[in-house]
Amino acid sequence: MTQPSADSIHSLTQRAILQLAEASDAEALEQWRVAYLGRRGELTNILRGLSGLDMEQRRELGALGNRAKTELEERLAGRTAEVSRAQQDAAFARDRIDVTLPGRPTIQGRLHPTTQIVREITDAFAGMGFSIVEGPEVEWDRYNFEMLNIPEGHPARDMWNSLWVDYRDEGGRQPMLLRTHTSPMQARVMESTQPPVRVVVPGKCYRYEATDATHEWHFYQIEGLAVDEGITFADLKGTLYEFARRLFGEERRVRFRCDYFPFVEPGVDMSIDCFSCDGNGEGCRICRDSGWIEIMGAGMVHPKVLADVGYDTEKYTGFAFGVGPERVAMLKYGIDDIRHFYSNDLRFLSQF
Ligand code: YSA
Repeated sequence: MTQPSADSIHSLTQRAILQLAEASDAEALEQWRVAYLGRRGELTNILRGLSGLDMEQRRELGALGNRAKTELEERLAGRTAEVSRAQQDAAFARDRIDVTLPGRPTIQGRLHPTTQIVREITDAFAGMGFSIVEGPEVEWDRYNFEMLNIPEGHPARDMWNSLWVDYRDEGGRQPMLLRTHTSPMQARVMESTQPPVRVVVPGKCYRYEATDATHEWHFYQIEGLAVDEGITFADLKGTLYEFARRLFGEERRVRFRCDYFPFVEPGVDMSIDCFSCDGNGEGCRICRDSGWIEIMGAGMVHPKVLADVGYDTEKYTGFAFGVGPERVAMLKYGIDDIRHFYSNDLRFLSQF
């Protein structure tokens, strides 16, 4: 055990102070505390040795030793605060955030051009009193064809190149397909509603056909149906003219021609003059030299279709139409190839 003396207390204190200045983390500080102030620390040993001294020396060296202990404890507290501040500063410097830097721009998505045009078209009809409903994309043969006056074996089925789904249940194979048009919703809506009916049905359709500048194998249609007392062909023309005016402006020309769909009588197709050749048609691959682009089929709902859903055909008449929104967008924005819509090229999509 160290023999206590004023010198030994003094020199131990000086040594401890010098060593404390070198302790630069929590571990070194703890080691220093144990070495000098711990239960077996150097200063503790000196103070313990005081008991063997006489009264006078004990009082004198005891006071000196206690002052040294207090000083070392205070210095330890000060150094601990210093070290922790230095560590904090280092951490701040390492993880520094410059709050004055401009933020990184977030990439903003936007609605697909088809979604935009579908909304524009449905809004135009909603403004004329039509409600919007949706239906299944995988459809029974019954709704896609039979309820539309196209029974099995009817040659008109060839107008729609169908993608059949091989669906079987306990009853055997059930004819099911990816709907070739949105017209099946005519029967579905009428089966569950009594006139007056005014609906538009946006949705996706599928056809097993070769693609070209104006044909895709999957595309959208928007079906329209109005049934009420006293509806005539004039209502059909007026509604579709108004739609064309709302979407394309007054200057666009519109043409109706006779067409055949088994679920209407009479049937028409509606075309708009070609944006690409301004209706001239010469050498134009968009309108295939015709000067016109067909955007929809329409007609007066066939009485058999009305009768099959239980409507009184003496009382009610109606008109229906099916428009291709991609073709409408092509006209509106001067897009020369329908295949751009679904080829996922951001250079195309980000223009809308
Ligand atoms: C007809 C009479 C009605 O009372 C109601 C609806 C109809 C439309 C009928 N269901 C139908 O599908 N007719 S259609 O085959 O001529 O297609 C209608 C519109 O869908 C076309 O004018 C065109 O704009 C679009 N379309 C058809 N096939 C397409 C296509 N768009 C892109 N790619 C295709 N392959």
